[in-house]
Amino acid sequence: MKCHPYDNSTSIKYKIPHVLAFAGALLFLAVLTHGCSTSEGNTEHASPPPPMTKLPPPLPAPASQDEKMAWFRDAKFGLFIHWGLYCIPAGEWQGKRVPGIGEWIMHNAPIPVTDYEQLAKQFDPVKFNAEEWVQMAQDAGMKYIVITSKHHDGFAMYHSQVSPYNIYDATPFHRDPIRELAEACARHNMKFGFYYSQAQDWHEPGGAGNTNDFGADELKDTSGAYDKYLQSKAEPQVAELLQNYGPVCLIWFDTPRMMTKERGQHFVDIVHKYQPATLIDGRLGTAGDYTSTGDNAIPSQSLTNDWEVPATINHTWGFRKDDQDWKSPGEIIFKLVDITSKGGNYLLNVGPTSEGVIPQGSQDNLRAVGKWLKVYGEAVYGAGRSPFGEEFGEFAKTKDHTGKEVFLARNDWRCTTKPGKLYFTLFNIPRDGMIDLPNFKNQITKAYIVGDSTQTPITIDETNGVRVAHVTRNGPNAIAYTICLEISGDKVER
Ligand code: JFZ
Repeated sequence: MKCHPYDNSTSIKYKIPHVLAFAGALLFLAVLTHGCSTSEGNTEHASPPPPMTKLPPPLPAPASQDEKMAWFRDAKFGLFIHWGLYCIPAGEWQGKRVPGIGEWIMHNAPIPVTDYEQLAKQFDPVKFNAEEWVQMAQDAGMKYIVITSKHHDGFAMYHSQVSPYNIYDATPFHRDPIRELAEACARHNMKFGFYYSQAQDWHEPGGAGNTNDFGADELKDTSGAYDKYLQSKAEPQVAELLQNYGPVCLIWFDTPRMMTKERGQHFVDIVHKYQPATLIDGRLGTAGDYTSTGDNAIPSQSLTNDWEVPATINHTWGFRKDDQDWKSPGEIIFKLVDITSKGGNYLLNVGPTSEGVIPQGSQDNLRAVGKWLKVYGEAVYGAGRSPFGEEFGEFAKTKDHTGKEVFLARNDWRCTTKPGKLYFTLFNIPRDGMIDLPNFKNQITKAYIVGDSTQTPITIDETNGVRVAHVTRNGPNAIAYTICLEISGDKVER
């Protein structure tokens, strides 16, 4: 493993000297790119990388935590991408199905590190097209992308100078997909961030998690091997990611095994040093900028802090050939509106194949969500929490086998807010079309269906002190639609 200090100058190769005329630079790079692909014999590649574009500089330091969080609070919906060597075995090793999440196959099979490493020689995702991935996220209405730059298997999906165990140096692909994605994101005004497994690294003797090849984790902790791994690989790789890929919206650290406050703080310092605007998730091991819930775990009530649900669209993060069980557009839309109404973000994952393709079924469902958001997105993006809460459900009197109270969720509607506006997204409309509104004192000055070009007002009357909105089951959208109530005053009075 080659080691460089964080402030090495390897990023220079991506910087086009200002003295070169723009056209001259393009020509130079085109020749360079062409020369590379022929000399490497990669001429069979279906879609060669687009010429390198200059990335914008990192964002300036935010003046306050609110300013730092602003884009995240508006975004609500992001694309998680788990992509790595594990997409080649895709849930199967030596002809046997290996149960569990796809990206854990090295651990679960288990596969010795010397065998797993060999996968790199086969990794040639010739159908990878950064432009298409980013376009899909945009079509889905997603506002940020977070990709695995290095997962627990230790394989870097970008051109790292710190370790040759990376997609550029160790595979026939010989391209940097993270760089290509960063450029495509810059072109699409899409926020871009990285998942980085800081603690677990099954490829390094000092990394946590690979007890098969390298023995017990506690020994790595006490012998100094773990700290050596952190200082010689994890920390400098995080520094590389912050220096060479333009503005990084967030870093998604994970599974903080043996991450003391002090060890975690080293990563915080690196992030602050290179990109003070970059958010840190909730799984570093020391406090980040927001909390991450358990995987696929949507809280039953509103949370007051900033938070995010990392979620799978099927039952695995990394691609598995035996899992095509995609969440439907309706399920995804409900979860997105539910999460928004509780103050969180939805980071929804896809697992591309070893060819570099996002499975079509997951793409189709995400695009259907995007189509819905085109009409009703104003109830999601930048929208605030529900001022109510009774719509979430209530605890039953019964308890489950662990002694915990059972929560009976109600899923009929969700409310999201903007100043002077209440959005009710209706998922289950009774036969008579009568929706009892929750109690609040503000006058309703206007009521209409979002996206209704005819501007037909919705009738709202009052019976027994309950305001009732008269809508129709057979509304403009079969999954759900949103009505907007404009109210007197910016804040709901109950
Ligand atoms: C972790 C990883 O191990 C997994 O491979 C994937 O990347 C996922 C997004 O994150 O798995 C976790 C980590 C934390 C919890 C659950 C699964 N948790 O806190 O409930």
